[in-house]
Amino acid sequence: MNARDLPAMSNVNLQHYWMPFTDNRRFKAKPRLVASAKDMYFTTAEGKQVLDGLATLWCVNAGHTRPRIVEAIRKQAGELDFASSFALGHPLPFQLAERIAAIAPRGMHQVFFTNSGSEAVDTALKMAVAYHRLRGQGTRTRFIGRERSYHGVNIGGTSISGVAANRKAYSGMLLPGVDHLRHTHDPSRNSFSRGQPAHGAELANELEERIVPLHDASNIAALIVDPVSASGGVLIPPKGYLQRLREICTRHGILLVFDEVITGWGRLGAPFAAQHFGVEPDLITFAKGITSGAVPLGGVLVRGSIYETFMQAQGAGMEFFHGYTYSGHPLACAAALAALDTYDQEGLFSKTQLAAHFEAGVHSLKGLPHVVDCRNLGLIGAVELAPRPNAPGERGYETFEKCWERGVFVRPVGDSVAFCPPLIAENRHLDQIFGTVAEVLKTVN
Ligand code: PXG
Ligand code: PLP
Repeated sequence: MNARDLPAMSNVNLQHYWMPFTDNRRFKAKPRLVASAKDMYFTTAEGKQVLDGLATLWCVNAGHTRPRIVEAIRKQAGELDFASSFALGHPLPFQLAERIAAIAPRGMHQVFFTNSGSEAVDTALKMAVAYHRLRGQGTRTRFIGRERSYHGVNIGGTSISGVAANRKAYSGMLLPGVDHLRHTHDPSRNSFSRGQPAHGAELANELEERIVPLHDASNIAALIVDPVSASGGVLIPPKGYLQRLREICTRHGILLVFDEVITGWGRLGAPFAAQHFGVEPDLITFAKGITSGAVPLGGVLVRGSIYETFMQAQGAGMEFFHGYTYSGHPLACAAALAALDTYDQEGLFSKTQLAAHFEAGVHSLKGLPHVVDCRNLGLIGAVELAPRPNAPGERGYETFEKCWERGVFVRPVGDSVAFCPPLIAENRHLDQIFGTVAEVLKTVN
């Protein structure tokens, strides 16, 4: 986008596009349009620079329009625009799967590709049920999710998610046979925790004390956990909690799925949260940062023994009746390979010093008006504000709007404001984010 194109951008007709997860009427009355982006910054339609404090939507881990990724997409588009992966192949998804397997948690070396996190989640649910069936445990069809978790918007993902607003309108069409564990957010014991909160590991016991006895393990396929619930409000798991869930699942033959759509690709200082926490799930769903947001791509990373169960199934023929037209799309795979090169060459999965500066920045907001909690882990964090009486979410939204006006993009999640900068951020970018939020909080009533 050149400067001379900017007037055309501001004349855009906003009517016909039905925007996703957006208050369309509010947005169209007061639009925010971005014309281009480079590294840490957007340029708006008016030509203003805005710092991206959320990796756009928790995606752009390598920063915007990075040369290696841009070049890979350009080259691929001219060479092989599309080849299906349905009983046909091209080298890129094989190469990408090999690259992912090389940095994956131990024993997880098979990769199934989708186009989004939502598709990855529904794929993982199908894999879990089909796997148990192949092993003669076809009664294992129930799923366990958690309150305040987000697992995308397809029917399976909506059913296991725990964000009430995303479920309410669709109640009658959700999957039967889903229970939800309690969420782990407990400000009364854990407010202003730096890193993982100290209290709450015992909340994992609910799985063994309530859910398993109620349904019997022989009917339960999988537990799905987002290691940090991002859109649920940036909820950091208490120390020991994920380990305990793993132990209980193992004891009862329940598959453990980590939904790492946001926690994957370096967000917590390792390729996957599973490695950061030292917990080995059976399936990992991923998306977003795999291409640094440049082309849609998601997938499921699978324990080798699960894949082998499918490959050893009796009889010839297709092992898994599932796939998307664009599974393994060449442009997406090319972008992902280039993103992984960028992460690797720039050491973006181990920004320990930056995470320490980030923690200090998040907690510098303590004591400002309305602030009831600050929390962080790796390069994800949030400040929680007390809600306005009878207007939940409004204080968070106003903070977001005022930050945008002052050149910083953050995301309101209810009355929390979330931070998730690209991993290429420098201390000065973090200082700009938290300095701006601090200024704004002094003006929000
Ligand atoms: N699982 C998790 C843990 C996610 O964060 C998805 C699945 C779905 O991915 P797709 O690619 O289908 O969107 C996500 C996505 C928000 C927000 O409000 C977060 C997401 C998506 C949209 C909005 O913070 N995360
Ligand atoms: N609907 C129809 C009529 C289709 O033919 C297809 C794919 O062939 C789909 C939906 C699913 O589309 P996708 O494979 O891109 O998810």
